[in-house]
Amino acid sequence: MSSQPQIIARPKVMGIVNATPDSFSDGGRFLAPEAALDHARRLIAEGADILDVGAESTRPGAQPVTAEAEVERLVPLIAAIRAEGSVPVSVDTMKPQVARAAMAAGATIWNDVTALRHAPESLATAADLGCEVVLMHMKGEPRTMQAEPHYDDVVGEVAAFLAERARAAMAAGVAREKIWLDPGIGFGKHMLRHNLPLMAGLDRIVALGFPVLLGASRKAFIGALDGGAGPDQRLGGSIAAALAGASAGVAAVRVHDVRETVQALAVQAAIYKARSS
Ligand code: HH2
Repeated sequence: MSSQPQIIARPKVMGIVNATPDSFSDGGRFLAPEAALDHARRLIAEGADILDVGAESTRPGAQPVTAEAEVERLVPLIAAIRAEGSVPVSVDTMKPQVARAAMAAGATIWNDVTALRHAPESLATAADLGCEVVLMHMKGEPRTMQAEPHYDDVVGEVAAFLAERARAAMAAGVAREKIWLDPGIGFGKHMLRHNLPLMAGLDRIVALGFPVLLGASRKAFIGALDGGAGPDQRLGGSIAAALAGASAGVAAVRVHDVRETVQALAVQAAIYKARSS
């Protein structure tokens, strides 16, 4: 037997579909509903297991979007994706009324970067909707989160926060098996001082006993490790991060480059299988 961690199943690949005009990573190229739908179709063809659709950028300094505008951008897109086939849709929103409209249009996962803290009714809405929920760690709020974040023990603090949010969700009536956790790479974390230990400590987040979603694709820490490479130049680093997540046992990776990630994960899983057989 090898002493390497055993990969039981490769993580699911969640493809990112942005219906936002100012997303940092694709410059809002997918704002028009038709273009966003085309992009969704392409990610499905490339092997996405889940699509994550969002209409509000969480980038520091991004313009806030009203709930009405989010609903207007997301609902037709979600309905169209669901009409195409069976790929589950997750909605990236912090607003309970948007989550509700998205579920009515066919989404089944609420991906909330605020871990159901944005509105007083978020927890009760998640319980009422009965959907899966992704509870993500973020220090501060999107506008200010990168202003001097401080941690004494970043992995321990993120794990404690996520365990507390999972408890709060369950106390509000969200079923345990509906809960995902996400360390929130890049959300209120210093580029390398915090994101790297978190990437290295993912197994401690996995050990909390919930499926873990990892979103490291094209994030700034990759650029920081490669001479300031821009978002479009971070594919290699994004794949390295996805493979590190798989080794730590994450259940899903949230990525822009679905085809390349699926291939990398398949090769890694095959090598691990050959090693342990
Ligand atoms: N990262 C982003 C947005 N949503 N959700 C989860 N659960 N985890 C993440 O790491 C995460 C997320 C940021 O990436 P992107 O969507 O590419 O950019 P933008 O925030 O501009 O939409």
